[in-house]
Formats: sequence, structure tokens, C-alpha cells
Amino acid sequence: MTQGVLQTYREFLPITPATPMITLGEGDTPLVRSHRLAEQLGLESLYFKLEGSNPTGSFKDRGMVMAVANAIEHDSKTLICASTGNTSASAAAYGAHCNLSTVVLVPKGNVARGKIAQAIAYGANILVINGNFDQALTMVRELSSRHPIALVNSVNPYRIEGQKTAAFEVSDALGDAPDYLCIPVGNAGNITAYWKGFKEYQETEHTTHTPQMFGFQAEGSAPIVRGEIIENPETIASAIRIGNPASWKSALEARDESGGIIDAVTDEEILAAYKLLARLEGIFCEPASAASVAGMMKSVAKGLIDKDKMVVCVLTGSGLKDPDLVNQIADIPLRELGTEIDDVERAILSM
Ligand code: AN7
Repeated sequence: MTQGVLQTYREFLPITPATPMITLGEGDTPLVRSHRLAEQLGLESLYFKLEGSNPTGSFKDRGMVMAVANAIEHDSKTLICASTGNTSASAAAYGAHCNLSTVVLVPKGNVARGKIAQAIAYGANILVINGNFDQALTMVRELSSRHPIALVNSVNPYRIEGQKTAAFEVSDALGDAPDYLCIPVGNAGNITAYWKGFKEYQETEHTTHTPQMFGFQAEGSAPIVRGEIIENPETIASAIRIGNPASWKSALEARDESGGIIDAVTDEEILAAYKLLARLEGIFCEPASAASVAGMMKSVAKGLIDKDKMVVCVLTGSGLKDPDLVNQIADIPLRELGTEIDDVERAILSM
């Protein structure tokens, strides 16, 4: 039976005797070694952390299980979040699992279809906001202070606690921390969580060092890189279409304490990496996730990554979340035929 992250990492988590040890099977995700992309780039050891293998298809489940357990411990009956899609899918799933009602605010027109489908399926109360993620987050912060409802965005410190378990898993799988950790940055909760996890694992002598943290924003939504709030963020990677990250300061700390970088990648670079991952590695992630690989490739080209060192790219969510986007890279026409075997044979032989 699957243990889940609360049980597996309970000594590192804010768990009390009153915390319900809930799980949907989150965590314990694969760390897959790259073959073809690593070879193309001349990298000795490149790995992908497949967070799309979590129960709702993204890394959010690690933090959500902790935040929801804490909400239940404090007698909350309702969860609320703003979301570019994955947080709402995760909140809705754990809310359903624990018989809580879940309210999600999503920006109109900028959430991938699969993520909305999940919130609907899990029975969340979905409010579509005629504004962007940052405006929705401002509202849920205020509403959760006015009412006894649990805010489960990553401004909730229990989310960060749960998410840091991914850094433990990466370190356990490799036998030590990697040298570089490449990760997409949106609201900046995940880079904050990984950095906290890597530091705790070093302090407790599970690892000998911490990685350099390489965070990547999308060019049209790169407030941290530009050093200013972006009022109208844009990017094809809708998950990280965020102009005023809540964990801005701690993302800068992760960068500076680790000797890392936070850089921007263009939508073209994101789509190129998205396609390469699928075609060279057989890994279908969502576009926001591909930002980590796009950024890694850009950093290799700039000479910022030592090719002999160990590199991990975090692939934060599944490609199935955003099926419409595959049209942007699809250059394979779908051929329709009848049921004549000779026609099918001719088609195969002419490929
Ligand atoms: C696939 O779901 O913000 O920097 O509301 O879904 O911790 O925000 C999602 C973010 C990267 C960025 N990859 O992580 C939300 C939301 C994927 C994501 C990020 C998100 P953070």
C-alpha cells in the first residue's frame, strides 16, 4: 500500500498526534535518466523528476496533502484557492477525499482544459474570474481572512512543507544532492520548497552539499528576472502566467544562497523543449514544466552548467493537462483510411 508523503517524511513535517495521515498516493515519483537529450547536449548525467506522476498530475499534491491535513486538524470545513489550474485540481481532489467543500478561483480563458475538467470531476465550486491569477490570489487572501476557510495556495506555509519532500526524494534517489536543480518559477512556492528541503537534508547529514538553484520564468511573465511586477503577464505556459509571485523574496534567497540564477525563457524556447522531451525522451510534460528544460539548455549554451556535473530538471506537471497545446508542435498529419487492409498496408509502406 502506498504511504504518501506525510507518513514517509513525518519526521521532517509539522505533524502532530492530531494530524490526519491522509494520502492519495502522492510523492515517490520517478527520477528518470536522460539518454538522448543528455547526449545531444554533451551532459554526463541529466535527470528528470516526473512530478506529473502524482495523483492529480502535478507536484501540487505534495503540498496540498499537508495543507489539507492541517486544515482538518484545525476544524476547517472549506478550502479556497486561486489557481492557474493545477492547485485547483489538487485542492478539489483532496477536498473530495476528505469531505470538505472546495472553492477555486480561476482566471478566465487561461486555464488548460484538463485542469478545469479535474476541478469539475472532483466537484469543486468553480468561480471563473474576469481577471488574472494575481487578482484572484489577492481576493482569496482577503476572503480567507474574513471567513473561517482554509487558504491552500502556497502562501500557506504547510504547502511549502509538503512540497519540500521532492528535494528529499531527488537526493535519496541520487545518493546525494544534485549539483544543479532546474525548475520553473510561477508563484515561486516550489523553488522555495525545494531549497528548504535541500538545506534541511544537508543539515541532517543526509547529503553533503546543496545544489545551485536554477529557476526559470516565461519571458512575458518574468517579474523576478525584470525586478518589477508585471501587470499583464503573458505566456503560452498558462500555469506560470503570474506577474506578482507571492514567494518572490524567498525565491531570491534560494537563488542567492545557492549561488544559482533566475532567468527567463521565451515561449518558443519552451515549446522547443516541450517537443524535444516528448520526441527524444518519451516524456510528455506540460509547457510550464518544459521551462525547466528550456532554461537548462539555455544555461548549458551560456556555459553556466558544468557538463560533468549532475543536473536535475523538475517536470512539474503532465502533458495531458493541456492537450490543446500539442497542436502547436504537431507536424504529423492524422491519416484516415477505410477498412481495406491493402490501403493500410500501402500507407505503412510509404511512411
Ligand atoms: C505545472 O496551479 O500557480 O512557482 O495556481 O502548475 O510554485 O508557482 C501553478 C504553478 C510550475 C510554478 N509548473 O510553480 C497554480 C500555480 C506547473 C505549475 C508552476 C506551476 P510555483
